Amino acid sequence: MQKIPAPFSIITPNSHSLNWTMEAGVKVFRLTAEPIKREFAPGFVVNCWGYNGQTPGPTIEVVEGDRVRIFVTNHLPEPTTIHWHGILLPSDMDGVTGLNQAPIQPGETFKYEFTIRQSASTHMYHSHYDEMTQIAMGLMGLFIIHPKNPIEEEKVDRDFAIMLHEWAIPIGAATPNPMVMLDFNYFTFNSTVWPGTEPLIVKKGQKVRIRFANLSMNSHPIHLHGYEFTVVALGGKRLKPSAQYEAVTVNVPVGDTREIEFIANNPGDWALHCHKSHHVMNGMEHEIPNMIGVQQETIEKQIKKILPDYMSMGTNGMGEMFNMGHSMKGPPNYLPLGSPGPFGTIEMSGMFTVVKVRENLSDYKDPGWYQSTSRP
Ligand SMILES: [Cu+2]
Repeated sequence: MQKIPAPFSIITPNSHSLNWTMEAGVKVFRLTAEPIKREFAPGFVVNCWGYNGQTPGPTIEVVEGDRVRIFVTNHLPEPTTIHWHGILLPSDMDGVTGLNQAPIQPGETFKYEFTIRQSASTHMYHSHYDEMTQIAMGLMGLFIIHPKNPIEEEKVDRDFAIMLHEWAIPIGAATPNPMVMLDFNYFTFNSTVWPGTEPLIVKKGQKVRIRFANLSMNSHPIHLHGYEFTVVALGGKRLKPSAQYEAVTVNVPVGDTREIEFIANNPGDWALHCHKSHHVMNGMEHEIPNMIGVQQETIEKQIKKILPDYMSMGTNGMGEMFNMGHSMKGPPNYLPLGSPGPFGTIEMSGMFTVVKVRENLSDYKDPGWYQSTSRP
């Protein structure tokens, strides 16, 4: 067995790429599906199912023309398989339980092997047994094909990859409910929510690519502040230059991927988030009445006779909930609404992170908040 340091070029925030060994010209990867604990944000730990100790599973990086062998070991309490989503391969390697293979039973290992015969692109892998449960619990990952001979136009300095997902985790609970079809209350970048999500650190002037992949039940319009970016790839395929287009928001449909690129010429702290308002919140309960404009003083006095700590909320909107979030004690394993920012509370969480573009960075450690210079 020949050990070669893997030339990873993808940055998967809150995650990493999967190591391989080179065996007689074949890149050999190993994935173990197993129950894991994932810290979505400090103090909020979720019982998930993942690969190699995490969700999303580690990012698989291959090169056009590679022969790839992937051993999948099942340590779940039920059978599983893996589907290589978007990868062109022989039918018996496609991973659909019952159609392409028998399920991998708990304790068993299955060998997938195929040759990468398509061009550079962003794809995914995910469970294809009891998908409703297994994808809802976190069994998914990114599968990225690099060009064998990259042309200048395709080279970037920082190449990020983000898997979008949604979860239904009852308040005070730690285990997602896979029965929920649409009423999700946690929305994640690489199975984390802000402020647990790592920022994207970039040096001014660098060329940046961000790849998005979506295995959730909703499309996610991802918006980047501070920049016009170029949408360079749809559904895994890089667009011809004449078909690429500029945008400030890119919608990432279900079961698909998108790639954007930009030159980081505008220093600052720039929000990167899903633009569906509910997808940048956490731990919502949807069954509460709408109190906007309702005068609650009288009823508050009445209720306080029975519950002295009672506090009416919502008359003037929900913003006050975020500001009180830090000091209020929620149920166990609950993430407070809002997190500290340089100008008070950041009211976004969920599918939210910050692209930090800086001059004079010597490394990619978090440089802290941007020191604004334009405000007098
Ligand atoms: Cu969204």
